[in-house]
Amino acid sequence: EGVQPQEYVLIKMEVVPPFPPNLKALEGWKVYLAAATLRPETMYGQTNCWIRHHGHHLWSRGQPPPPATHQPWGTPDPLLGALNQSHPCHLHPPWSCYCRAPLRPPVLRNNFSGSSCSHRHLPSWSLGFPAASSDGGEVMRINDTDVFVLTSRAALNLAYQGLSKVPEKPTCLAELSGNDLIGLPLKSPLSFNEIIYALPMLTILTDKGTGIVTSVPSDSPDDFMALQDLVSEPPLRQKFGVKDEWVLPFKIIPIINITEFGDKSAEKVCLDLKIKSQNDKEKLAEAKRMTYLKGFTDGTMIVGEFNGRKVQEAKPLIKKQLLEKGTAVLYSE
Ligand code: A2H
Repeated sequence: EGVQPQEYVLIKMEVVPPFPPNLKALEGWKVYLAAATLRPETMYGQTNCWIRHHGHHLWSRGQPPPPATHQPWGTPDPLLGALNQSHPCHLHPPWSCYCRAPLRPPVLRNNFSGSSCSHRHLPSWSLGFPAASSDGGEVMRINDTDVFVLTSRAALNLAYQGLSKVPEKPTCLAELSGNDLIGLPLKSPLSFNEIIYALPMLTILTDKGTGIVTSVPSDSPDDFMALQDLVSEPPLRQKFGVKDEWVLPFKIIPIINITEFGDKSAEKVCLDLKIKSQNDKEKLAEAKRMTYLKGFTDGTMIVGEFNGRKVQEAKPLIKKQLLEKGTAVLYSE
Protein backbone atom coordinates (compact mmCIF):
# COMPACT_ATOMS: atom_id res chain seq x y z
CA GLU A 1 0.00 0.00 0.00
CA GLY A 2 1.42 3.33 -0.97
CA VAL A 3 1.71 6.52 0.97
CA GLN A 4 0.65 9.83 -0.48
CA PRO A 5 2.19 13.08 0.67
CA GLN A 6 0.32 14.74 3.50
CA GLU A 7 0.09 18.51 3.39
CA TYR A 8 0.04 20.33 6.71
CA VAL A 9 -0.45 23.97 7.53
CA LEU A 10 2.33 25.10 9.87
CA ILE A 11 0.98 27.65 12.31
CA LYS A 12 3.59 30.15 13.46
CA MET A 13 3.17 30.35 17.23
CA GLU A 14 5.36 33.27 18.22
CA VAL A 15 7.40 33.03 21.41
CA VAL A 16 6.76 36.20 23.41
CA PRO A 17 9.99 37.84 24.63
CA PRO A 18 11.82 38.18 26.94
CA PHE A 19 13.21 34.69 26.41
CA PRO A 20 14.11 32.45 29.35
CA PRO A 21 17.84 31.70 29.93
CA ASN A 22 17.91 28.51 27.87
CA LEU A 23 16.63 30.42 24.84
CA LYS A 24 18.95 33.42 25.22
CA ALA A 25 20.90 32.33 22.14
CA LEU A 26 17.81 33.28 20.14
CA GLU A 27 17.49 36.82 21.46
CA GLY A 28 16.86 39.21 18.59
CA TRP A 29 15.14 36.69 16.34
CA LYS A 30 11.47 36.21 15.89
CA VAL A 31 11.07 32.70 17.21
CA TYR A 32 8.08 30.55 16.31
CA LEU A 33 7.04 27.12 17.46
CA ALA A 34 5.86 25.69 14.12
CA ALA A 35 2.73 23.62 14.80
CA ALA A 36 1.49 21.20 12.12
CA THR A 37 -2.26 21.09 11.68
CA LEU A 38 -4.83 19.66 9.26
CA ARG A 39 -7.53 21.96 10.65
CA PRO A 40 -6.56 25.60 10.09
CA GLU A 41 -10.22 26.64 10.48
CA THR A 42 -10.08 25.68 14.16
CA MET A 43 -7.32 28.14 15.10
CA TYR A 44 -9.81 30.49 16.82
CA GLY A 45 -10.16 27.94 19.60
CA GLN A 46 -6.49 27.45 20.52
CA THR A 47 -5.92 27.11 24.25
CA ASN A 48 -2.27 26.04 24.37
CA CYS A 49 0.54 24.40 22.43
CA TRP A 50 1.65 20.78 22.82
CA ILE A 51 5.23 19.61 22.90
CA ARG A 52 6.97 16.47 23.91
CA HIS A 53 7.93 16.49 27.53
CA HIS A 54 11.35 14.90 27.32
CA GLY A 55 14.02 14.88 24.74
CA HIS A 56 17.56 14.09 23.87
CA HIS A 57 19.79 16.64 22.35
CA LEU A 58 20.24 16.24 18.67
CA TRP A 59 23.57 17.77 17.93
CA SER A 60 25.68 20.54 19.29
CA ARG A 61 25.22 24.04 18.15
CA GLY A 62 27.34 24.88 15.15
CA GLN A 63 28.43 21.30 14.61
CA PRO A 64 27.16 19.30 11.68
CA PRO A 65 24.66 16.53 12.29
CA PRO A 66 26.11 13.13 13.10
CA PRO A 67 26.68 10.91 10.05
CA ALA A 68 23.90 8.50 9.24
CA THR A 69 24.98 5.24 10.79
CA HIS A 70 21.76 3.56 9.94
CA GLN A 71 19.05 3.82 7.36
CA PRO A 72 16.85 6.70 8.47
CA TRP A 73 13.82 4.53 7.96
CA GLY A 74 15.42 1.45 9.57
CA THR A 75 13.02 1.79 12.42
CA PRO A 76 9.49 2.04 11.06
CA ASP A 77 9.19 5.56 9.78
CA PRO A 78 7.64 5.33 6.33
CA LEU A 79 7.12 9.05 6.18
CA LEU A 80 10.72 10.08 6.52
CA GLY A 81 11.73 12.05 3.50
CA ALA A 82 10.83 11.63 -0.12
CA LEU A 83 12.16 12.09 -3.56
CA ASN A 84 13.51 15.40 -4.68
CA GLN A 85 11.21 16.62 -7.41
CA SER A 86 13.89 16.80 -10.05
CA HIS A 87 15.64 13.68 -8.88
CA PRO A 88 14.88 10.62 -10.96
CA CYS A 89 15.01 7.19 -9.48
CA HIS A 90 18.52 5.84 -9.95
CA LEU A 91 17.27 2.31 -10.42
CA HIS A 92 14.48 2.91 -12.86
CA PRO A 93 13.80 5.13 -15.83
CA PRO A 94 13.24 8.67 -14.62
CA TRP A 95 9.82 9.05 -16.16
CA SER A 96 8.42 6.42 -13.86
CA CYS A 97 9.55 8.00 -10.68
CA TYR A 98 8.85 11.62 -9.91
CA CYS A 99 7.35 12.75 -6.71
CA ARG A 100 4.41 15.09 -7.10
CA ALA A 101 5.05 16.64 -3.72
CA PRO A 102 7.18 19.75 -3.35
CA LEU A 103 10.94 19.56 -3.22
CA ARG A 104 12.07 17.28 -0.47
CA PRO A 105 15.18 15.47 0.68
CA PRO A 106 16.60 12.98 -1.78
CA VAL A 107 15.30 10.08 0.22
CA LEU A 108 12.22 8.37 -1.01
CA ARG A 109 9.40 7.04 1.03
CA ASN A 110 10.06 3.45 1.83
CA ASN A 111 7.26 2.24 -0.32
CA PHE A 112 6.08 5.01 -2.49
CA SER A 113 3.35 4.08 -4.91
CA GLY A 114 0.28 5.32 -6.64
CA SER A 115 0.80 7.37 -9.73
CA SER A 116 4.40 8.12 -8.92
CA CYS A 117 6.49 5.11 -8.08
CA SER A 118 6.06 1.70 -6.58
CA HIS A 119 9.70 0.74 -6.37
CA ARG A 120 11.35 -0.18 -3.17
CA HIS A 121 14.24 2.15 -2.72
CA LEU A 122 17.62 1.14 -1.50
CA PRO A 123 19.59 2.56 1.39
CA SER A 124 21.85 4.41 -1.02
CA TRP A 125 19.15 7.03 -1.17
CA SER A 126 20.02 7.95 2.35
CA LEU A 127 23.55 9.09 1.51
CA GLY A 128 24.31 12.36 3.20
CA PHE A 129 21.14 12.22 5.19
CA PRO A 130 21.40 12.82 8.93
CA ALA A 131 20.28 10.16 11.31
CA ALA A 132 16.60 10.19 12.07
CA SER A 133 15.83 12.18 15.16
CA SER A 134 14.60 10.14 18.06
CA ASP A 135 13.28 13.08 19.96
CA GLY A 136 14.01 16.66 20.82
CA GLY A 137 13.81 19.72 18.72
CA GLU A 138 15.77 22.08 16.64
CA VAL A 139 15.67 25.74 16.04
CA MET A 140 15.89 26.43 12.39
CA ARG A 141 16.76 29.66 10.70
CA ILE A 142 14.37 30.35 7.82
CA ASN A 143 15.34 33.88 6.82
CA ASP A 144 16.99 36.96 8.23
CA THR A 145 14.44 37.47 10.98
CA ASP A 146 12.48 34.29 11.60
CA VAL A 147 13.41 30.99 13.17
CA PHE A 148 11.25 27.92 13.59
CA VAL A 149 11.40 25.47 16.46
CA LEU A 150 10.66 21.97 15.20
CA THR A 151 12.15 18.47 14.98
CA SER A 152 15.35 18.09 12.99
CA ARG A 153 13.53 15.78 10.65
CA ALA A 154 10.93 18.44 9.81
CA ALA A 155 13.70 21.05 9.54
CA LEU A 156 15.39 19.05 6.84
CA ASN A 157 12.16 18.48 4.97
CA LEU A 158 11.32 22.19 5.13
CA ALA A 159 14.76 23.07 3.83
CA TYR A 160 13.91 21.02 0.76
CA GLN A 161 10.65 22.87 0.39
CA GLY A 162 12.23 26.27 -0.03
CA LEU A 163 11.85 27.34 3.60
CA SER A 164 15.40 27.65 4.82
CA LYS A 165 17.86 30.49 4.69
CA VAL A 166 20.39 28.22 3.01
CA PRO A 167 18.68 26.18 0.25
CA GLU A 168 18.32 22.50 1.11
CA LYS A 169 20.17 22.97 4.36
CA PRO A 170 18.63 23.65 7.75
CA THR A 171 20.76 25.85 9.99
CA CYS A 172 20.64 24.72 13.59
CA LEU A 173 20.85 27.73 15.92
CA ALA A 174 20.20 25.95 19.18
CA GLU A 175 19.25 22.52 20.35
CA LEU A 176 16.37 22.25 22.69
CA SER A 177 14.47 19.58 24.50
CA GLY A 178 10.81 19.60 25.39
CA ASN A 179 11.71 20.76 28.87
CA ASP A 180 13.20 23.96 27.49
CA LEU A 181 9.88 24.81 25.91
CA ILE A 182 7.33 24.00 28.62
CA GLY A 183 5.67 27.16 29.87
CA LEU A 184 6.76 29.42 27.02
CA PRO A 185 4.16 32.13 26.42
CA LEU A 186 3.02 32.21 22.80
CA LYS A 187 0.98 34.36 20.48
CA SER A 188 -0.78 32.36 17.82
CA PRO A 189 -2.70 33.57 14.76
CA LEU A 190 -6.51 33.81 15.00
CA SER A 191 -6.51 32.58 18.59
CA PHE A 192 -9.10 34.27 20.84
CA ASN A 193 -6.76 33.62 23.75
CA GLU A 194 -4.12 36.28 23.36
CA ILE A 195 -1.39 34.41 25.21
CA ILE A 196 -1.23 30.63 25.37
CA TYR A 197 1.40 28.35 26.89
CA ALA A 198 3.46 25.41 25.69
CA LEU A 199 2.48 22.31 27.66
CA PRO A 200 3.54 18.66 27.66
CA MET A 201 1.61 16.00 25.76
CA LEU A 202 2.56 12.38 26.26
CA THR A 203 1.47 11.07 22.89
CA ILE A 204 3.24 13.45 20.52
CA LEU A 205 5.01 11.64 17.73
CA THR A 206 8.40 12.91 16.61
CA ASP A 207 8.12 11.24 13.24
CA LYS A 208 5.04 13.15 12.19
CA GLY A 209 4.65 16.81 11.32
CA THR A 210 6.98 19.09 13.26
CA GLY A 211 6.64 17.47 16.69
CA ILE A 212 4.75 20.62 17.75
CA VAL A 213 0.96 20.63 17.87
CA THR A 214 -1.46 23.43 18.58
CA SER A 215 -4.26 22.52 20.95
CA VAL A 216 -7.93 23.01 20.15
CA PRO A 217 -9.84 21.07 22.84
CA SER A 218 -13.27 22.04 21.45
CA ASP A 219 -12.70 20.00 18.30
CA SER A 220 -9.78 17.64 18.89
CA PRO A 221 -10.33 14.65 21.19
CA ASP A 222 -6.56 14.25 21.69
CA ASP A 223 -6.24 17.86 22.78
CA PHE A 224 -9.30 17.68 25.02
CA MET A 225 -8.06 14.60 26.86
CA ALA A 226 -4.47 15.81 27.23
CA LEU A 227 -5.70 19.07 28.73
CA GLN A 228 -8.20 17.26 30.90
CA ASP A 229 -5.35 15.12 32.27
CA LEU A 230 -3.29 18.18 33.18
CA VAL A 231 -6.28 19.95 34.72
CA SER A 232 -7.45 17.02 36.81
CA GLU A 233 -4.06 15.67 37.93
CA PRO A 234 -1.91 18.01 40.01
CA PRO A 235 0.89 15.37 40.20
CA LEU A 236 1.12 15.37 36.42
CA ARG A 237 1.54 19.13 36.42
CA GLN A 238 4.15 18.85 39.14
CA LYS A 239 6.07 16.18 37.29
CA PHE A 240 6.57 18.43 34.28
CA GLY A 241 6.89 21.73 36.10
CA VAL A 242 3.61 23.01 34.74
CA LYS A 243 2.35 26.00 36.72
CA ASP A 244 -1.32 26.03 37.65
CA GLU A 245 -1.89 29.38 35.96
CA TRP A 246 -0.77 27.97 32.58
CA VAL A 247 -3.55 25.39 32.71
CA LEU A 248 -6.32 26.09 35.17
CA PRO A 249 -7.89 29.18 33.63
CA PHE A 250 -8.64 27.05 30.61
CA LYS A 251 -12.03 27.28 29.00
CA ILE A 252 -13.11 25.38 25.96
CA ILE A 253 -14.04 27.88 23.27
CA PRO A 254 -16.93 26.79 21.03
CA ILE A 255 -15.98 27.54 17.42
CA ILE A 256 -17.77 24.98 15.25
CA ASN A 257 -21.24 23.50 15.51
CA ILE A 258 -21.80 19.93 14.39
CA THR A 259 -25.47 18.98 14.24
CA GLU A 260 -24.90 15.63 15.93
CA PHE A 261 -22.37 16.73 18.56
CA GLY A 262 -23.10 20.37 19.38
CA ASP A 263 -20.56 23.19 19.90
CA LYS A 264 -17.88 21.23 21.76
CA SER A 265 -17.77 18.06 19.73
CA ALA A 266 -14.53 16.71 21.19
CA GLU A 267 -15.72 17.05 24.77
CA LYS A 268 -19.06 15.43 23.96
CA VAL A 269 -17.55 12.46 22.16
CA CYS A 270 -14.88 11.93 24.85
CA LEU A 271 -17.58 11.91 27.53
CA ASP A 272 -19.91 9.68 25.49
CA LEU A 273 -17.14 7.15 24.92
CA LYS A 274 -16.02 7.44 28.57
CA ILE A 275 -12.42 8.08 27.58
CA LYS A 276 -10.24 8.10 30.68
CA SER A 277 -7.00 9.72 29.59
CA GLN A 278 -4.86 10.83 26.68
CA ASN A 279 -3.35 7.33 26.66
CA ASP A 280 -6.66 5.64 25.89
CA LYS A 281 -5.52 5.07 22.33
CA GLU A 282 -8.26 2.90 20.90
CA LYS A 283 -11.13 5.00 22.16
CA LEU A 284 -9.39 8.19 21.09
CA ALA A 285 -8.97 6.79 17.61
CA GLU A 286 -12.70 6.12 17.56
CA ALA A 287 -13.45 9.62 18.88
CA LYS A 288 -11.26 11.15 16.19
CA ARG A 289 -12.92 9.06 13.53
CA MET A 290 -16.35 10.19 14.72
CA THR A 291 -15.54 13.91 14.91
CA TYR A 292 -13.03 14.40 12.12
CA LEU A 293 -15.20 13.68 9.11
CA LYS A 294 -18.37 15.10 10.68
CA GLY A 295 -16.55 18.32 11.51
CA PHE A 296 -15.72 18.71 7.86
CA THR A 297 -18.97 17.57 6.25
CA ASP A 298 -21.53 18.79 8.81
CA GLY A 299 -19.66 21.51 10.67
CA THR A 300 -20.67 25.16 10.63
CA MET A 301 -18.43 28.00 11.79
CA ILE A 302 -19.95 29.87 14.74
CA VAL A 303 -17.15 32.43 15.15
CA GLY A 304 -14.76 34.50 13.11
CA GLU A 305 -14.90 36.14 9.74
CA PHE A 306 -16.72 33.18 8.19
CA ASN A 307 -19.29 32.80 10.95
CA GLY A 308 -22.31 30.91 9.61
CA ARG A 309 -20.44 29.33 6.70
CA LYS A 310 -19.90 25.60 6.34
CA VAL A 311 -16.50 24.34 7.52
CA GLN A 312 -15.99 22.96 4.03
CA GLU A 313 -16.23 26.47 2.58
CA ALA A 314 -14.46 28.31 5.39
CA LYS A 315 -11.48 25.99 5.64
CA PRO A 316 -9.75 26.90 2.35
CA LEU A 317 -10.54 30.59 2.87
CA ILE A 318 -9.02 30.65 6.35
CA LYS A 319 -6.04 28.68 5.15
CA LYS A 320 -5.48 31.13 2.32
CA GLN A 321 -5.65 34.09 4.71
CA LEU A 322 -3.16 32.58 7.12
CA LEU A 323 -0.74 31.94 4.27
CA GLU A 324 -1.19 35.38 2.75
CA LYS A 325 -0.65 37.12 6.06
CA GLY A 326 2.51 35.09 6.55
CA THR A 327 1.27 33.65 9.82
CA ALA A 328 1.40 30.11 8.44
CA VAL A 329 3.29 28.14 5.78
CA LEU A 330 2.61 24.89 3.96
CA TYR A 331 4.59 21.75 4.70
CA SER A 332 4.37 18.33 3.06
CA GLU A 333 5.81 15.00 4.05
B1 A2H B 1 -4.79 18.56 14.29
P1 A2H B 1 -2.49 13.01 10.80
CL1 A2H B 1 -9.08 20.69 15.99
N1 A2H B 1 1.97 13.99 17.10
O1 A2H B 1 -4.77 20.04 14.44
C1 A2H B 1 0.67 13.88 17.43
N2 A2H B 1 -0.32 14.58 16.81
C2 A2H B 1 0.04 15.42 15.84
C3 A2H B 1 1.39 15.59 15.44
C4 A2H B 1 2.38 14.82 16.13
N3 A2H B 1 3.68 14.94 15.84
N4 A2H B 1 1.44 16.51 14.46
C5 A2H B 1 0.17 16.90 14.24
N5 A2H B 1 -0.69 16.26 15.06
C6 A2H B 1 -2.15 16.39 15.18
C7 A2H B 1 -5.98 20.53 15.09
C8 A2H B 1 -6.91 19.37 15.05
C9 A2H B 1 -6.28 18.23 14.58
C10 A2H B 1 -8.26 19.32 15.38
C11 A2H B 1 -8.96 18.14 15.23
C12 A2H B 1 -8.32 17.00 14.77
C13 A2H B 1 -6.96 17.03 14.44
C14 A2H B 1 -5.65 20.99 16.48
N6 A2H B 1 -4.88 20.08 17.23
O2 A2H B 1 -6.30 15.95 13.97
O3 A2H B 1 -2.01 11.78 11.47
C15 A2H B 1 -2.67 17.72 14.67
O4 A2H B 1 -3.90 18.01 15.28
C16 A2H B 1 -7.00 14.72 13.93
C17 A2H B 1 -6.35 13.76 13.02
O5 A2H B 1 -1.46 13.64 9.89
C18 A2H B 1 -3.00 17.48 13.20
O6 A2H B 1 -4.24 18.21 12.97
O7 A2H B 1 -3.82 12.80 10.18
C19 A2H B 1 -3.22 16.00 13.12
O8 A2H B 1 -2.72 15.41 14.34
C20 A2H B 1 -2.48 15.36 11.97
O9 A2H B 1 -2.73 14.00 12.02
